[in-house]
Amino acid sequence: MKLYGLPGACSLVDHITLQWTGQPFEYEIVPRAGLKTAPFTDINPMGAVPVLVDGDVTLTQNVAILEYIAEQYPQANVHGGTTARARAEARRWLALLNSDVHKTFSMLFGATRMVSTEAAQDELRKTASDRIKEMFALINKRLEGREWLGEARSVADAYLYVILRWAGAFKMDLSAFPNLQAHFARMQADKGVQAALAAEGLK
Ligand SMILES: N[C@@H](CCC(=O)N[C@@H](CS)C(=O)NCC(=O)O)C(=O)O
Repeated sequence: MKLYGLPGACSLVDHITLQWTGQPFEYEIVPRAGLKTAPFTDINPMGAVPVLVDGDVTLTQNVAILEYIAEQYPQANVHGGTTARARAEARRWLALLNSDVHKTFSMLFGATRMVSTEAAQDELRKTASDRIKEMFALINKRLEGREWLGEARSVADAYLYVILRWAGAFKMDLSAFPNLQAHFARMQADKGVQAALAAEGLK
């Protein structure tokens, strides 16, 4: 398998998951300047990472890629458990992180592309930050008394870790969310996470 990514972007979720499988894979950084042009747009017309190529299978979209990796390597147990209920629970958190939290972060990353005046950009950033904090409160509550979002560690935990890195980059105050901070520390100490960070030139 070959994963195309950008250091620290959401592709880091897939990169961590591949590390957790313990199986060989390739990782290639897509230069930012090459994201929206061929040859990269030939594999993903959206001009976005992640992209996973496995033989004649080319996949885009985190959720599809993460499910594919989990199903190719069931022994890695990155689905969040063995029962349908446990897996659904892990998927529920994955969906919240990918569809809601990530998308709201996109407003912080892309405020200048979305609205033109500085006042509108500030308002957008404030609204997005407030919404993210509401969702962080929900996730913090879920993590009360538990180590992982699902019954067992899963791809959702890798997603939360990457999102919390973004929160750090935006200097968001997470002091009201001790369970998020503990989750971040747990992930940061993980060997697979450390290997993915090192390969992306990150700490
Ligand atoms: N819905 C997509 C979102 C992918 C996405 O937002 N990728 C970002 C990095 S986190 C990207 O490549 N952005 C480059 C750009 O569009 O400029 C997924 O889950 O894979």
